[in-house]
Amino acid sequence: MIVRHMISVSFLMLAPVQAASQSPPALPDWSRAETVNVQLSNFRFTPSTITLKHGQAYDLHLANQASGGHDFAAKEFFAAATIMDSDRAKISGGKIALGAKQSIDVRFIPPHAGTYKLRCTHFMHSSFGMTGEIVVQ
Ligand SMILES: [Cu+2]
Repeated sequence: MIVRHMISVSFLMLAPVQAASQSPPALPDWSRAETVNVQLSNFRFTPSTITLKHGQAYDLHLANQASGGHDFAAKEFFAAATIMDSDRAKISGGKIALGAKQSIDVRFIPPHAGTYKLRCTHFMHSSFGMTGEIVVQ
């Protein structure tokens, strides 16, 4: 009788802790996404260094000002970032392709801290200076 009583007491003490640790992680709140504007032109990204905070949701607004195509290629960054479901199809092979004068928005949460390479993969564009980096703090 005494043993049974002790078990029920210890169960009651543990129960709240278990409930807290088993609750699912919070889903990203995309309505709080901070807009980051990046312009693509011949042959640069403006800004060329994009600084982001880990854990913050962002709406990356890419605007191609050129009369030709460019892309925003950051394979390692996109592979590790948490991308909003409905925006995943905008990224292919680690890059976002933009036609002339096109704008595209992609919402994501950056991966762990680090510096990730950014470039345009169109022929010769990176050697003309179309490179940059994404710095996650
Ligand atoms: Cu380009």
